[in-house]
Amino acid sequence: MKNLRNKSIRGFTLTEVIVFILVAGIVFVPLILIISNIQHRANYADMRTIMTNLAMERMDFIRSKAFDENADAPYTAPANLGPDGGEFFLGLYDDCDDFNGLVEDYSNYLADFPAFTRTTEVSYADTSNNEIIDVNLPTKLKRITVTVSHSEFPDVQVISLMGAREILK
Ligand SMILES: [Ca+2]
Ligand SMILES: [Ca+2]
Repeated sequence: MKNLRNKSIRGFTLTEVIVFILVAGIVFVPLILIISNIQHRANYADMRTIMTNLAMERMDFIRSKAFDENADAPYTAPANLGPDGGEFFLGLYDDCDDFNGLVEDYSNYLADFPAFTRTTEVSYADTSNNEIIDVNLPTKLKRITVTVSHSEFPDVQVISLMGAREILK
């Protein structure tokens, strides 16, 4: 009777504890890694959606503007792509290349999205060889590139071509 009582309250042996720790490690560590990986992918998907929306928002706004400061050729010299005289802030931009070199972050137009930086580049493009290349002379086509960056996720980039009114006739 005494022996039985002693047996029922005995603790775990060192071997049993070590075996338990080993089994727990084999089972739980991969499980935690899988859960954390799923969580990271969900965050990445959410983040990509936000970044794409931020890029598209800027692109849509730029595409609502004119092709160039000049209504017809000759268009702005490549070196002068950017805001024109008196266009000191975004509300005054009236053609697509005014946004060239625009960097937006928490300090200006992205105050509501402090983790992101949005950069816009506009250049003249040429597609005559069935490929889009940047050229350093005025053409009737501009390539607009909007890039949204975040310190922990890959950049999201949206590219669009905008044509002069004369090639759209
Ligand atoms: Ca302008
Ligand atoms: Ca301009």
